[in-house]
Amino acid sequence: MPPITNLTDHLLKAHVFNQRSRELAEILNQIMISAKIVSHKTNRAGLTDILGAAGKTNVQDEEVQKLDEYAHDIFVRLLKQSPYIKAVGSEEEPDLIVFNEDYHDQAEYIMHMDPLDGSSNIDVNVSVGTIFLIYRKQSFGQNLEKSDYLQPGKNAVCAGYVLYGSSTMLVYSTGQGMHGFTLDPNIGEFLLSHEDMTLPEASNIYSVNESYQPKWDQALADHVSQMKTDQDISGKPKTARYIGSLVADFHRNLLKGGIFLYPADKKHPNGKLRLLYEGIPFAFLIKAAGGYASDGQQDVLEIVPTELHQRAPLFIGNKPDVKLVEKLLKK
Ligand code: P6P
Repeated sequence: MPPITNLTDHLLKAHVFNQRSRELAEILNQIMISAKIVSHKTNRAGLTDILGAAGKTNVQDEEVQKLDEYAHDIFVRLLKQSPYIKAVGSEEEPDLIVFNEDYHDQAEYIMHMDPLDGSSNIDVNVSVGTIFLIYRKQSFGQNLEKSDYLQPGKNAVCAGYVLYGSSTMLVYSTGQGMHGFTLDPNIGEFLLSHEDMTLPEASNIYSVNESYQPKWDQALADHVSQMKTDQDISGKPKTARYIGSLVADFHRNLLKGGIFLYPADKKHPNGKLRLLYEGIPFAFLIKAAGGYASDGQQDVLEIVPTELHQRAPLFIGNKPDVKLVEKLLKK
């Protein structure tokens, strides 16, 4: 019989019990509570007045969905309760949210998040997700410096996502392996269901929005066409799978093996996906699972962000497949 382990228990057991692991366990506990609340709301989206647009656009100039706003508010409210989180960067907020209650004086962690990625899929009942990335501040002063919240992904202490799908799953890594927990709504616990998740060797899936192919770098466009033939690196044609919800596409490729591509194009010179709460968290996770992520020029984990909402192209999955794309695109 597999052990019945929840996320907090797993995290505390996975690390030597020390102050750092206690702090991280407390932060992940706030994320878990937020995820349970958002899951409850998402699963009833069709029954309550939570579907559709909130009637405003976010810093990305994207239409904010009511559930985007709801998820953002819940996560910020719970994270603010933690004495360890000093600041939060969110897709829904132009600027960094800094917590200045007395009990935040010793707070050392910064979290970047997309509270509800893929939210435009909610109205058509497609899986959506929360994505998070956690850094420990580098500076020693009371006030945060840019170098505290614009760190390269290789400095991260934790990353993860919540997938609100046929079941609600929370997947996280602190760099030592990657572990998945499935929410049992009957007891309200995230229970260990996928320990030590690793990327399968065979990469037989490619995920990309092919409607943009005419705007890609020609070498990349030709390479993606080749994936559909036995000229592919795997020696046989890949299968196309694209949901248009990054957390769902990533999770499927993680379990089945594959490459996900969101290239730059003539209209989006830096691609569409955001570095701090899409590219870097998944790059951190895929490395823990034995894969690799590139922006086409370098390892995503080596990129030093210069602004909160900066975008970057993303190629992520089985290392040989991603390295091949990097070789094609590297200037
Ligand atoms: P496109 C959702 O808006 C999102 O940010 C990701 O979840 C998803 O991978 C991507 O955009 C889909 O973009 O251009 O294919 O619709």
